[in-house]
Amino acid sequence: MIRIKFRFFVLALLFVLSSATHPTTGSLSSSPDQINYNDYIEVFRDDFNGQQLNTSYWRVADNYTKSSEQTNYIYTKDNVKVKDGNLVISAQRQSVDIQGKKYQFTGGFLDSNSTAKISFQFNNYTEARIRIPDYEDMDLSEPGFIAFPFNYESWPHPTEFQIMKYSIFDTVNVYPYIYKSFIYYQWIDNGDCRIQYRSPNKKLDFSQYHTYGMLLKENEVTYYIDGIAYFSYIAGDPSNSSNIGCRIRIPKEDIFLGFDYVVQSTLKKPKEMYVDYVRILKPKQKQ
Ligand SMILES: *[C@@H]1O[C@H](CO)[C@@H](O)[C@H](O)[C@H]1NC(C)=O
Ligand SMILES: *[C@@H]1O[C@H](CO)[C@@H](O)[C@H](O)[C@H]1NC(C)=O
Ligand SMILES: *[C@@H]1O[C@H](CO)[C@@H](O)[C@H](O)[C@H]1NC(C)=O
Ligand SMILES: *[C@@H]1O[C@H](CO)[C@@H](O)[C@H](O)[C@H]1NC(C)=O
Ligand SMILES: CC(=O)N[C@H]1CO[C@H](CO)[C@@H](O)[C@@H]1O
Repeated sequence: MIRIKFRFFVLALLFVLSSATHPTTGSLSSSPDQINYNDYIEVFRDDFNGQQLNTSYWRVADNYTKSSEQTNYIYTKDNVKVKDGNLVISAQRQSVDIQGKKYQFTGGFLDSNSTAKISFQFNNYTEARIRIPDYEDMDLSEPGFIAFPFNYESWPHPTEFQIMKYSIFDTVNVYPYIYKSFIYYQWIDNGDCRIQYRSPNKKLDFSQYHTYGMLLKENEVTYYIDGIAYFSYIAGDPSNSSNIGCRIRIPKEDIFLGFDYVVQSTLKKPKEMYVDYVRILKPKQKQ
């Protein structure tokens, strides 16, 4: 009797140890609660220690508006620099006249769809070590670390993985600093069903560097802050947007990385996001 109970206990313990406990879109996650870096080998890294950005890795937006929603600001290459071992992406309040159009603000945008085509696949893990500006009431914008598949057309049609998105408002908790991750997509074969799922907001001390990571699997994507799982999106789970019938899907394509500084009209003083490094890891053993 005692022996049976003990076996049960051991089994239960093993189950607890092997199952993930971090929040998900509903189903159980198969990704670890904490990244074990010893399980991985680094396959790409940019420390931004050179005099300038390596343009075989990075493609910098030069007088570019990403979507039709983007009316008050434009991405210019002045807002992407390398400084003191960091990639620095900025946002500024400045009137510019570009190709006959006037904008009140400028921001920075870059992605890895350059000549080296740095991308990652299922079971790779990517992370960037990032610091963003101190909070100032009513003087905010939205820096981000993003990833998107090769078939990217224009927003809002493709998938977008928001690995780190800093947002200005959390009306429920009144947090001045908010972290969230989300995936967003609209597939042609899903009709006009816009799929969106946002993680709950989280408060962090953004004035410190943190690593923001993503582990991509065939059936789920998990976001990590400082190596700790924050939220998993499991394929097949329903979206938490108001559209019924949409389920989370993970694109089966190579994924590019990018950084952006989305400008809100609340921006007053110039803002800078610092990226110490970005890297891609692959598992030591096939998973
Ligand atoms: C940029 O990266 C490529 C590929 O690793 C490398 O061959 C090249 O030397 C780098 N360029 C600079 C300026 O560091
Ligand atoms: C971007 O706009 C600036 C200001 O109008 C101009 O000097 C520059 O040549 C433009 N760059 C490109 C690639 O069009
Ligand atoms: C990547 O660059 C190629 C060549 O410029 C382009 O055709 C493709 O649309 C780009 N993909 C993304 C995701 O931006
Ligand atoms: C669902 O989405 C909303 C925003 O659309 C968000 O505020 C909320 O936290 C999400 N719920 C969960 C459980 O992630
Ligand atoms: C950059 C990159 O894609 N790295 C690796 C991702 O993982 C696969 C195997 O899982 C490797 O073959 C890639 O080199």
